[in-house]
Amino acid sequence: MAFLFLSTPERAAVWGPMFEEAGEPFIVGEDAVTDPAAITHLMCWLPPKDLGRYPNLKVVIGSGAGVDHMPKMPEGVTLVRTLAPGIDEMVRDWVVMATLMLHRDMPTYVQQASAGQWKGHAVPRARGTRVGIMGMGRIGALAARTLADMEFDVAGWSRSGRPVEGIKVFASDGLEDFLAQSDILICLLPLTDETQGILNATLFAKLPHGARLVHAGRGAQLDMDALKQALDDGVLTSAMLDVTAPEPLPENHWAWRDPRVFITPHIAANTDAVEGARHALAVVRASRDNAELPGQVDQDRGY
Ligand code: NDP
Ligand code: OXD
Repeated sequence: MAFLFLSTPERAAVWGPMFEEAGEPFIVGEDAVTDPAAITHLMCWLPPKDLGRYPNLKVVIGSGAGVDHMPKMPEGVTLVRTLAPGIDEMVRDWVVMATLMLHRDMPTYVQQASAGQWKGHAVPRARGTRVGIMGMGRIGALAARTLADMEFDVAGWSRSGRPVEGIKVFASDGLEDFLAQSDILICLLPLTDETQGILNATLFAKLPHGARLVHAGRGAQLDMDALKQALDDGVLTSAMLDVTAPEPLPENHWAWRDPRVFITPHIAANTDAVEGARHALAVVRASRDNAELPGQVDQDRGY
């Protein structure tokens, strides 16, 4: 059994010694594979086109938290996404930053500052401001707890409505009620057939008038034309996006120059090399024990 690593040399320099210490055979790059039949595990952002080259491949580990870009795995190959506390914490931090920036009306102050204007407006309080989080998985639940600790009035929405301690969570069929009480809407959903284009005009119309949008899920969940219209109509006040479709947006896209929109280039998180390697080693051990793999993806469900 051998682990094939298809990522950067910098990461390989961290993973290699950790695999060596664990006594796990580790190969960097397809060119270094002399016996394709030995490869049982593979780590990558995108897998090679011809996975059939590895007849004994059992597991593909995606190097990120999201796996929407991954092709359907061949029969007998399990897809795993990377679970790393650093990813969850970094996205949580970005979401808290974005929520505060929109809540405290930074788009207005940035515009004023660029015009040399010193002018204060009403100062809103977190207490009583309703935050709604779409996607209450690892990251959504973590962000919810932090924002609730800051006194925001936080609710969540997920497919199952699975409880999260201290947070009201709506299930799929509670979407309308959830939206009606989201002054700030945060999207942390995986991209699937069901969530593609979910942030659209119909959804925006169900939010309190003038709501704010924080988006760190995937770009294809957001209809950018609908966002522009909602901003122009006052349905939304402002938005902060870490993800767009495409990435990056074309140079002449309206959103780059709209003062109501802040864009960051998909930097909410990256995977810490040590945490990624620790997770991969846990996957290797679990698959050897025929146990459930940490981060195992349900490919039919899409996450
Ligand atoms: P999880 O799989 O832990 O959580 C996903 C959540 O979304 C679950 O609560 C799930 O509900 C819910 N969900 C999925 N589909 C639906 C649906 N159709 N309707 C309602 N709820 C749904 O994922 P993570 O929290 O780890 O990550 C979420 C996403 O964040 C990633 O898939 C990725 O797209 C994005 N991300 C972005 C990053 C960035 O840098 N911007 C970095 C990392 C992740 P249930 O629990 O009921 O199944
Ligand atoms: C991820 C991401 O999925 O960076 O890890 O978005």
